[in-house]
Amino acid sequence: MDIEKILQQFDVDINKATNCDELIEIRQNYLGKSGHLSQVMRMMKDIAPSERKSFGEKVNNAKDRVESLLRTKKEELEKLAIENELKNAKIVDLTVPCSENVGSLHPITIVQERIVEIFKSMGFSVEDGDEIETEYNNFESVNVPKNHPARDMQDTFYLDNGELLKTQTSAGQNKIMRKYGAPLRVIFPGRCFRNEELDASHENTFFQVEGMMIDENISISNLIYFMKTMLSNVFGKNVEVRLRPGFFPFVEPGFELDCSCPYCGGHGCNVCKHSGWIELCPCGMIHPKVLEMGGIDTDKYQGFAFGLGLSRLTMMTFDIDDIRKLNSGELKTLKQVKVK
Ligand code: FA5
Repeated sequence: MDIEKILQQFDVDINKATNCDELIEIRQNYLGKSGHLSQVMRMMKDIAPSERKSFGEKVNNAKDRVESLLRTKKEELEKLAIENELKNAKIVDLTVPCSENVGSLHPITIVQERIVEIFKSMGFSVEDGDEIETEYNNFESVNVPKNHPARDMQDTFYLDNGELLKTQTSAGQNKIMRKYGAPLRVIFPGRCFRNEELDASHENTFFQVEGMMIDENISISNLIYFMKTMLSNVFGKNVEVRLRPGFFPFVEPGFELDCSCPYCGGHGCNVCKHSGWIELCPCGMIHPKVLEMGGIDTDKYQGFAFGLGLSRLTMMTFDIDDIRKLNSGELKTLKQVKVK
């Protein structure tokens, strides 16, 4: 087969090509395994040894030419395609409000924003936390030393470098105390991770909002006041709170805070399992050891801390029956959230 003739035919084919798919076919016809130039290369064995070198060079030059013209043509066709697309594009008025499929805030974000606004109005600042934490911040600095049994309740996902996905927003306490010192009013929402058996109220990835207030003369009354104000605002009606003893190594005394059921006013319904109360928020007075590790002068300052389960509060606010729906990206559920 004559190389010149092959190249002449190639020029005709490539000039006729109008899109990239055709170029792929042309490449196959000339450079593919059984393409014209590959077939020519196979004729090498029939060529006299003295002419093989120049024959090989000729075929390789032809291949280079084909490659280079294919590349240039591809660029030309791509540019043309973009120009055509722009020419035919409809000019839309970007200022016209979109009426459907606009998306919306995630239910957790909606509740978090409410909580943030309430605490900001009471003089609290808002901090961001890390999701990957050191063992020290997540456990040791909040009075959970290595081998403490409380670690069993918060198994998590460990990284090769020994760091972990934080199990609780309390992991931010030490860093924040060290950063700002006392007096301090701060909340820090965040995503937490635990190696959990999953069910309708347990996820491996969920959200909490932590809060701390450290100042002179802080007592449990302050804790009750702030919790009551926050929950009344979130539910949009006055609620009562009560404290039961609860154990967390980083608070002393520690409590489980219950809120009177906002749906039945405390008379008993399905949401509160007919008890009139909903368990909502572990909290307590910050343990002096935790304050000391955070560099706070315990002779002068005391504080309270709480760790609200934001994902569960969101479920309650929007009547979502299964926590797993919150992370599912299932639009059918997420679109249905209605503010109570
Ligand atoms: C804590 O995480 C403590 N750090 C809270 C705390 C902070 C106590 C400050 C005292 C002072 P607990 O493990 O109970 O505590 O979790 C707090 C809340 O997070 C729970 O009440 C619950 O609402 C939520 N929570 C815990 N585990 C899960 C889970 N697997 N899925 C969804 N929500 C969870």
